[in-house]
Amino acid sequence: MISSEHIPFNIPFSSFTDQKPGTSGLRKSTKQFQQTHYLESFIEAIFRTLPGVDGGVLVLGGDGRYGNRSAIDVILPMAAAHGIKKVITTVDGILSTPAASNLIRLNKAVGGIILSASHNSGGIEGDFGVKLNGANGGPASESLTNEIFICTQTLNEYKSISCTSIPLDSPGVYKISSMIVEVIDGIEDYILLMQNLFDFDQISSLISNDFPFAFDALNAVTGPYANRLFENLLGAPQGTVRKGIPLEDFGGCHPDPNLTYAKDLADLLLKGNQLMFGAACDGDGDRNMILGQGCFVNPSDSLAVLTSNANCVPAYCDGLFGVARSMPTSAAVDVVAKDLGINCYETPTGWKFFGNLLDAQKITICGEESFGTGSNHVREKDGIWAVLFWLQILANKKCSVLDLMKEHWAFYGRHYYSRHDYESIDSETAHSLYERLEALLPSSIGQHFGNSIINHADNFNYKDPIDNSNTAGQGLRILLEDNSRVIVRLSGTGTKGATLRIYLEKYVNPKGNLTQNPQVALADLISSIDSFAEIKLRTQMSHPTVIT
Ligand code: VG1
Ligand code: CO
Repeated sequence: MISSEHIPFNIPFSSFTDQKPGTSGLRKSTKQFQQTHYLESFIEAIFRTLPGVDGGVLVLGGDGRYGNRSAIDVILPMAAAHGIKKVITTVDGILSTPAASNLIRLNKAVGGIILSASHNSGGIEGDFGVKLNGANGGPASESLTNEIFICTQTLNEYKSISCTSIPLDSPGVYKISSMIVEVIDGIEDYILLMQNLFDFDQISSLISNDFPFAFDALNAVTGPYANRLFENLLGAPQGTVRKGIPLEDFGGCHPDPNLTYAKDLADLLLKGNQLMFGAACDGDGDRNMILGQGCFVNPSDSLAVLTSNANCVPAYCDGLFGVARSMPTSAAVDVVAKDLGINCYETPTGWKFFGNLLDAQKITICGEESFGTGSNHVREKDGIWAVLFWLQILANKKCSVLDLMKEHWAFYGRHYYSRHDYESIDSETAHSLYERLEALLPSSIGQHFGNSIINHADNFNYKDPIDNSNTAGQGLRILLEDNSRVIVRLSGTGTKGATLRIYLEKYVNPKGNLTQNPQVALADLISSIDSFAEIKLRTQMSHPTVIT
């Protein structure tokens, strides 16, 4: 009989205090996670705080990065010691975030632990992370993560069981003490879900017939899903899926699907003329980038296009409850929602804020400017789902991505949009820049800004329409008379210093110039925010690190 042990430890609790409460997990450098008892103490806090652990089912897996497998070896015996009835994990521990969300819902689990630092780089020199999802399949709520954070500060021991490592090389059923460990193929259930949402025959007739496209998994979790879906099931030619094997360090790539970190793919579509369509997903499979020949689809526009063409997809052809976007996401979807006569909600950054709206059937589709789109099929953003959605629209409308975008703008107008990220800034510099700007906002109202005048400026405050909870301080907003907007935020997911994000948006109606380069269309806003917030002066950076 194996008995559970109480293992005392003494880690420096200050290692947790810089983790901003409210983010849906712990994201740190791999080296920080290697500190003795560091992972264990966070997992202990989860098991002490998550409702339903005793006798409950837990889903466990990750994006395959360095530390994925060894973390599973740590978590399984701890789960057993805390009375979990069954853990569902996957072959090689490979499980994308949206697939995990689906498994939690299918198996009525009390939650899921996803081992990923999402779009952050991996490997010994990169980052590792633990994301916690709740019983609805979505990122843990703010109140739960706050409780976990508080719990980490008073821990001095954790519970585990000594046992041998469970093999994950093929499906099987094992036991640790009285806990069942079910190792499943993590891909099948996800594919079944997709088959229920989309018309696979229609997508297949497009992509198996002279429609060269490329899907780049960036050596991360979506490779095995994409291989089985696009090449095996839908008949895309072999080689369509690139970088399709999950590697512990993502082959040195940064698994963030944007024009900087997925440049190889972007060049194929934007400079070449061989491919009709290109897509990439991030480390844990919840983000997506969509490209057509000669056309990058800005994620805010992507959300608007999915919404206006939802009738092409069997799962959404009966209409949408409503839609939602995060505050910094452009208002392109708002215009579509107005035209469709449905509500459009504006939430703070982070998927967890969509959960209540989805559960209450107020919205069907939602998205963020940061390459995240999803729907009520799970409670996470879903990269491969977005790619299938786009393919379904193209198959249905028999047009190119560029033609579809042009048609969209000609009808709704265009929201020129860009995000400028300044990464790895000294934390104090970033915070003092932000605080200075916040203090200036009230007196800026009525002042000239770019080619317009500021008519509203504040720090975004969100009142959840379902549970009335309040979330303050979600980003500085400068709203102009001509409907342009500039938003300034500090990232909550970076691990080195601080990341400052500047979001720029300008609306041009259908009669205006719809074919400008966004950086040109936004030039007056870019220079105005730089002088107003003293960005280059204070950060000593002459350019943003990433421009999207
Ligand atoms: C970023 C994005 C945000 C996204 C979050 C998690 O947060 O801006 O939109 O929800 O990452 O994405 P921040 O605080 O760095 O701006 V990921 O793909 O964990 O899964
Ligand atoms: Co992600």
